Amino acid sequence: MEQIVGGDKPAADGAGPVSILKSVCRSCHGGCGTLMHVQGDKLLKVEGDPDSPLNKGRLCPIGASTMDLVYHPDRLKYPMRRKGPRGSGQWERISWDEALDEMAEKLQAIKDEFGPESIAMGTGTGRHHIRWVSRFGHALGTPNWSEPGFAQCFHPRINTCLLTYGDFPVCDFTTETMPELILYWGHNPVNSGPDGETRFSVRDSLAANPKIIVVDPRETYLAKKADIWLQLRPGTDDALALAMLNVLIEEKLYDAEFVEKWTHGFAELAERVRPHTPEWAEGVTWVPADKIRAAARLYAEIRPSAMEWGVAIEQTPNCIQTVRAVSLLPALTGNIDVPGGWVFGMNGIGRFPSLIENLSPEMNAKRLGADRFKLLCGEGADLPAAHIPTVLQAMRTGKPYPVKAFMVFGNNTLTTYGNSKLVYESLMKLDFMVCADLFMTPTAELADLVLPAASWPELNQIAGLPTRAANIVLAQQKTVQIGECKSDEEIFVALARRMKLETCTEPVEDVLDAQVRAGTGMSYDDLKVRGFYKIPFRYRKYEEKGFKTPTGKIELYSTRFEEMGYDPLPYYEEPPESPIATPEIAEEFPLVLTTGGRIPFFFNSEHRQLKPLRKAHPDPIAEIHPDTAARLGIKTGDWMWIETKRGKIRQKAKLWKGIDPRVIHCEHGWWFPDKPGPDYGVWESNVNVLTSNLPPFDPQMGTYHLRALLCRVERSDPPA
Ligand SMILES: Nc1nc2c(c(=O)[nH]1)N[C@H]1C(S)=C(S)[C@@H](COP(=O)(O)OP(=O)(O)OC[C@H]3O[C@@H](n4cnc5c(=O)[nH]c(N)nc54)[C@H](O)[C@@H]3O)O[C@H]1N2
Ligand SMILES: Nc1nc2c(c(=O)[nH]1)N[C@H]1C(S)=C(S)[C@@H](COP(=O)(O)OP(=O)(O)OC[C@H]3O[C@@H](n4cnc5c(=O)[nH]c(N)nc54)[C@H](O)[C@@H]3O)O[C@H]1N2
Ligand code: SF4
Ligand SMILES: [Mo]
Repeated sequence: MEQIVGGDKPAADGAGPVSILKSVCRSCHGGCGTLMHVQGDKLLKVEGDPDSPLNKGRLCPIGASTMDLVYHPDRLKYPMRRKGPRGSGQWERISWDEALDEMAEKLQAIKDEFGPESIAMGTGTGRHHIRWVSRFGHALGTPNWSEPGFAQCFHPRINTCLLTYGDFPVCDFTTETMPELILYWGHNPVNSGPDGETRFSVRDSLAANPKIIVVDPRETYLAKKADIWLQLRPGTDDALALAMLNVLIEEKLYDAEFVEKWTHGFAELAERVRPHTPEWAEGVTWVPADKIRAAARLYAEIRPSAMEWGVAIEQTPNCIQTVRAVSLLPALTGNIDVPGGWVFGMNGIGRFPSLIENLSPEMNAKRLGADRFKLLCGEGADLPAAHIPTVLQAMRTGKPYPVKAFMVFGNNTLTTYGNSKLVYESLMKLDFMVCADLFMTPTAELADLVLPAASWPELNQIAGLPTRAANIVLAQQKTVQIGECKSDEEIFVALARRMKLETCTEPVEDVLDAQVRAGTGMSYDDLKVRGFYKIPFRYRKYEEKGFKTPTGKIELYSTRFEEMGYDPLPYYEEPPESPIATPEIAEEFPLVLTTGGRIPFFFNSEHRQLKPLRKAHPDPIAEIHPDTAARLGIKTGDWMWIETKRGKIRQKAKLWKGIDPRVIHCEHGWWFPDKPGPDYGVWESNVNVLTSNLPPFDPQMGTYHLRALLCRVERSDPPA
């Protein structure tokens, strides 16, 4: 709390001066610059920072509710130990010293008896501390850390692009030239914020009035604005992308000079996509062939163009080859690292000391899933993580070896992992579980110890946007202390010291400072005063040294995939549960279910206890076409049962012409903090009661099946 921006202001109540400190909101994947009004030990107000190039003073509904989050009466404020049996909901307050001693002792005993690999670490998406979770795991000696997004969200795109392009491209929204065309593929960034920029950058890019193509089964705001909207059957993005590649190649619409000079394997790709005509794809995707042609032609015609792709292409077991197919569109049209195109970053943050070098090759090979999923757990991964279904299996069955302890730092496992009932069974088998969170959750109720985590205004960190590219580096700084809350980073350092580990013991700020210095040349403290630092952008960086792939080119034909024993060219595969793959299941469950389209008021399973947000969106909503609803006797506002082979939940019906009559969309992340614990209604409307975490998995990434499943619906009475 050292610097004051804009000078001291006289306090309204005479209780001392008010400081205005710069920070950065992390209530989603983050990035919006903020001004924190602080008086003594009180946070008075949080505003958007008008100077921030990422949000220019704006905050979304979630960011605008920060005061409600920080001072919510239900916040966890001190460590607690469970008194009764697991899941009985009885807790007693303990001190941090007791909590650290107990963790140190239990973890050491488990490590000594079963090996460090029997301790699994868990966390959630895009958190400030995500890499610190793996770092602590590596310091402890376990390769088994995981995050529910790693195989299902963003990392399939990152790892595929690192192998295909040698780098991770993002949309050029933070420089002067805006795209003339934006292709939104399985992505709704006006609600979600793209993975790696803020939603405000996306809105600003729309002000330049680009042509728009949207690939989405639902008629979102962007689909309504689009020049071409491709309303596909959920889970068939691979077929659609192959057909668009087919049109670009067969009609010679690609950038021949760029393709010749900068890509590898064009002839092989052309051969692969030849059978995948738009007429073929129409039968698979439900999108008319002439619309696919029109989209490919428009996409090829307009430059520069950028592609905004989202998580929807990463939640079926053909995840990686779908991502591969979609990722090749910008390569064929040469929209790579050009102003207003898909650009590579400036790496404004230094390397994070992940401590992975602490793991021996043998220990790396023990990572659960490493024998199968090299893009998630092994040599094809940017930051290798464990395969969640295999970790859960190890908890349940002790095979291939036992997992006895689970340390969860920011994940409501029962809501966001696939197949919640099996997740519950797995967690109930643990010897020791710790959960650090802001609030008590149905998952934390299963733990032995609950730790009070600091929310973003309560801790020091850094952020680099766009993600990975990081040409804008921002400082987050501690402005308030709530109860005995500690940041996850501080907890790891304290625990590493208590366990007398050799690494992960230096102060958090030392690590931040080294990263900031390596990327920007300035200190973390200087960055805190400035708020953010913007690195001047350079384009066409590949012209200097080529692409960072084995051939120095964009690998349409991936030599690295081939080396790892995977198909070097993208291919189509039906989702394992679909009207085409399993017509027998479709007889009983005739509708296609997609889940989790983002809404602006909640971040995954969070924020249901914040009054302004819950008021704006009180109930879980399932979308259904009016014709389908009429057939089933369902009216707007009715509750309905949604059922798959795995289970049954209730959400409230929204009748909507924007969804195909054959498709249902359910929100994800639902539990009810306002209902009684210890389960807080987690079995009532939680969509992951319906999803699957059983094989088949994506062969490269281990991805399980969260979208494009089969379901049936019927009217229900409202829940009690
Ligand atoms: N407010 C808010 N912001 C968030 C989040 C949040 O919960 N709330 N979550 C964050 C997280 S973890 C992520 S990963 C991102 C996700 O954000 P996005 O990548 O934007 O993903 P979604 O909104 O889940 O889905 C995008 C669109 O995909 C469509 N869709 C569904 N199934 C399919 C399909 O099979 N194919 C295609 N092409 N489209 C399909 C949906 O209709 C939806 O409109 O958002 C992040 N930001
Ligand atoms: N069916 C279906 N399932 C999905 C998805 C879908 O679209 N459909 N989306 C998937 C995707 S893309 C993702 S990324 C995952 C998201 O999964 P997660 O990112 O794990 O999200 P949550 O389960 O909501 O867990 C976040 C928890 O962290 C707590 N928390 C917030 N900030 C902090 C902090 O600083 N420290 C600590 N210790 N705790 C904190 C919150 O209170 C909350 O309980 O869900 C996946 N699950
Ligand atoms: S978009 Fe994300 S970072 Fe920006 S205000 Fe909203 S929650 Fe905060
Ligand atoms: Mo995600």
